[in-house]
Amino acid sequence: NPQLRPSIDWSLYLVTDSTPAILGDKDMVHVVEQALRGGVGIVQYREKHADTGAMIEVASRLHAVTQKYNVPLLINDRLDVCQAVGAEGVHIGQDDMNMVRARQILGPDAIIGVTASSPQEAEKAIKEGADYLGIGTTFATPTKLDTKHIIGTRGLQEILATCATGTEKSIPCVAIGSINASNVQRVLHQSTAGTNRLNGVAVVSAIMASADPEAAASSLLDLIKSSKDTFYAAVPPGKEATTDLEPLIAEVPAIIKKHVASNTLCHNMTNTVVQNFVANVCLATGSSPIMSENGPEAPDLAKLGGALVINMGTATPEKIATFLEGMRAYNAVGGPILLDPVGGGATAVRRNAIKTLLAGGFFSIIKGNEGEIGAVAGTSTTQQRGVDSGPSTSTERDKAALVKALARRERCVVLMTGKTDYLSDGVRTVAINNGSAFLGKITGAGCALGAVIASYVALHQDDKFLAALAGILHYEIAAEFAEKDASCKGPGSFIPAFLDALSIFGNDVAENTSSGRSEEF
Ligand code: 3NM
Ligand code: MG
Repeated sequence: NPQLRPSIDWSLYLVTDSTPAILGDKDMVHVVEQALRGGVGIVQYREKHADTGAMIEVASRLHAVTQKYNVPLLINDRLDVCQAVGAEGVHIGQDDMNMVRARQILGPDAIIGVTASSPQEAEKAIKEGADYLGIGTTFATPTKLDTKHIIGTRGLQEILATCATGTEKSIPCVAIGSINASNVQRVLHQSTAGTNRLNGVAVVSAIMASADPEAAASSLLDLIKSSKDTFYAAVPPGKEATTDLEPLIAEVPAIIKKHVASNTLCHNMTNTVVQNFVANVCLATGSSPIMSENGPEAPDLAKLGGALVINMGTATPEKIATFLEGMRAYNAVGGPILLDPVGGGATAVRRNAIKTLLAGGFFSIIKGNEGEIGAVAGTSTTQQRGVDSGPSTSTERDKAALVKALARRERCVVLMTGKTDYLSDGVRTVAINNGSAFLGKITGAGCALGAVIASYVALHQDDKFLAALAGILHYEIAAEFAEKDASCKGPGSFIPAFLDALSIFGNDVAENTSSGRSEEF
């Protein structure tokens, strides 16, 4: 049915499942019809356990319905069933019949889709004439327990980077695996590679398990079509990301001024060692701190327009569950979240926690020392001793490149702290040389910086990179004043001098921001 093909809307692709755990006692054909009414643009009948006769029976009922909505019906794996009912095509996995043989059997007009989990599989399928790719498994899913590769948004991005979606040579790509209303927009955002984007997403349980499949499909489709780029992007669409630092620095005083008077909520899920200091720093910079690790109250707090700081700390399973609850709450309302992967490279538990958190939601900013950022990037070679940064062998260029690559990969803002700080949104990368050595001699200095940046970003979502830069300069220039203050004799007396300086400098900012010493990378 070749005339169907140009008009296929790949945005929302439904894959069926008849297992009671998903379908319940609903009638599958009825569910599919409701989903079509909700806007599903293509349907795949996937049945792993039924007899051939029964499959043909169901497939022909499904085909009658999909034809009514002018939507193609594909059959998972079973070319015989496809031919028996005259369906529009098949979807084949890597363990099914090979693509070339399937094409010989079904002919040039059939729609043949292939599952790909890597750029190599994708390239091969495209070369062999696949009509589209199902890429994944994006996130672990109870719907398909035998899945071999969980590739995350990072894996999607790697595949899209090689597939040239959006060009004439390209074929449509849809992502699959645990995609639902809570993550679909960030999957679309984070999988994007340059101008290569997903054409849509494929779901099973998000629709098949819903009590109201029409509403489920229609709200998913709304989310897919209404991009929330203003929330996700480091720079809002339409605004130019200038790499020229001068005009950026010029905007900083106004942002600091705005912040000092803002009382922006800064919600911290952080470790007990630093809570008191972090809360005091928040107050001194003009934000309103709340230290709450109570997951169930996160949705209410998220509605107050502030930011969430996830300070990973010891990363026990209970803490991870709480973090995920907080992340869901803030992602749902488009409130920024800062991830501070404290001690991220130190142990296998913490490295796994980072993976779980990255898969569990979207962070607007990731902040850490060299070892921690290396752990998030998955490139860390130095074993961290404690939560302090280990010895570094990398050059300035290496660090700037790592921060930029991670910002690109996660499509967010990344900050690597150290004697020199590196900040990037994947387009703009700067090195910041402000601060005081005392910040390395007191506990919680990094955690407090994270809290400051988070509230700045909540206040100035229009340009999260610039907001983070303003927060860093507020914090580090105040540290310079504190260090020079006559009352500061060592790390102990530095603390009160620093809290004073955060407040005084913030109020006095217009004259003093010119002391920021930052260079472009
Ligand atoms: N194929 P849900 S994952 C059918 O990775 C299927 O190839 C996958 O179900 C793959 O939307 C999957 O309920 C199940 O997570 C997706
Ligand atoms: Mg298969």
